[in-house]
Order: sequence, then structure tokens, then C-alpha cells
Amino acid sequence: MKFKKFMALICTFVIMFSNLINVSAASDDVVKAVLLGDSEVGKTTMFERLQSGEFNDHVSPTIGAAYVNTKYGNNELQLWDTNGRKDYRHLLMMYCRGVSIVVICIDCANPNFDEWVEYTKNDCPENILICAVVTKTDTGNTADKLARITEKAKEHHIEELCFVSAKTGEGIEDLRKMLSNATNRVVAARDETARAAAARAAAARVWQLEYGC
Ligand SMILES: Nc1nc2c(ncn2[C@@H]2O[C@H](COP(=O)(O)OP(=O)(O)OP(=O)(O)O)[C@@H](O)[C@H]2O)c(=O)[nH]1
Ligand SMILES: [Mg+2]
Repeated sequence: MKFKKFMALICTFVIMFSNLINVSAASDDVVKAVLLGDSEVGKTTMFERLQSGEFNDHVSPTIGAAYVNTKYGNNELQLWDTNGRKDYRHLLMMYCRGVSIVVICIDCANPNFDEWVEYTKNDCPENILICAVVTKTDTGNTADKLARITEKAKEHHIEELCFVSAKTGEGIEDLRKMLSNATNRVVAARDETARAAAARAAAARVWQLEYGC
């Protein structure tokens, strides 16, 4: 038993260490996004469904994190799947470094945004795009319930929202579109910032030429 625990600990450290090397791998051209949400809301199942198009109902609880890069036109998104367990919460910060998009994942049976919106505001970089996915919509949702969740998301200033069932596949295309939109918005904002900086630098050069200072 002790040996098993020891090996599990070693594995956790190896995975975390290899992730650490990649954590800041997103270059300026790549937009980094992270899936956040309570354990068991279905982050990994959805993450896998996005990649394979299939529902795997035997995914293991995530240890550390994993990522996948996806091209949306000329832009590239690096999407991280994290683990939601409370006792690993202090490690999440490491995966949120350099992130531009947070995707809060909420189980439609228990749509509690508060904790994760709070976490995002306190522990993620400023000026990030906050999106949300309501998961497991196959588990008895009603139009009324979804409308209430949409209202709550607005109250929390969630900028993009979609509803997904990794089991039936419903909403997966909407999720893809949401990720693509969010990626393009981040790149457009970066371009705008770069243009503004170039314009400021050009104005400073003109000033220098005219007034010699
Ligand atoms: N009915 C239904 N079950 C789902 C769906 N998505 C995931 N599940 C189930 O929910 C459980 C938890 O899924 P995970 O993907 O491991 O959850 P997670 O958020 O990655 O959990 P952590 O890795 O611990 O943070 C599994 O038993 C899944 O089969 C869904 O769309 N519908
Ligand atoms: Mg997981």
C-alpha cells in the first residue's frame, strides 16, 4: 500500500514537472486558454470529445494538467485541461500563467459560477477573456433552467457561453465556435495593442526629429 502511494506521488511529480516545462510554452503567436471547474464537472471528457469526437466514459480524474494545440485559421489556441480537486487548487496558478482565456466549466445540475469567477479574478492575469461551458446538458435540463444559467452568466460578466453534452455530442460544435471566436478576439486585441504601441513610437520619433529631444 505504502509502495503504491509512493509510486503515485512519483508519477504526480513527473507529470507536473513535464507540464512545468510546457506551462510557459505558449509563444506570442499562440493563445493560451485553460479549462477551470470543480472536479467531476466533465472537463476531461469534453476535452477528449473535442479531440476524438467520441464519448469516453472511463476517463480518470486528471492529475496535474494536459494541453492540446488547435489551429483556428491563422491563429493557434493552446487549451489546457486542469484538475478541479480542492486539495490541488494551489497548483492551478502554475497553469494559469500567461493565460488569455479562461473557460469556466459548470455542471448544469449545479451551476455555481461564484467560486470560479472569484478564482479567475484573484489568481489569473488581468484583462483575460472569461468564457463558460455548461456541461452534462443531457442530464435533465429544462429551457427554464438554461435561461436562469444564462442570466447568472451575464451577472458575472461571462463574455461567451455555451451548453455542451460530451455524452451526446450536442453543443460540441458551439464549443468549437466559442473557442475559435475567443482566440480571434484575443489575437485582434493583441494586434490592436501592437498597432497602438507602434503609433506611439512613431509619434515619439517625429517629436524627436522636430524638437531634437
Ligand atoms: N451524463 C454525462 N456524464 C458526463 C458528461 N461528461 C462527463 N461525464 C461524466 O462525469 C464524470 C467526471 O468526468 P471528468 O471528465 O473526469 O471530470 P473532470 O472535470 O475532468 O474531473 P477532474 O479531472 O477530477 O477535475 C465521469 O464519470 C464522466 O463520464 C456528460 O456530458 N454527460
Ligand atoms: Mg479531468
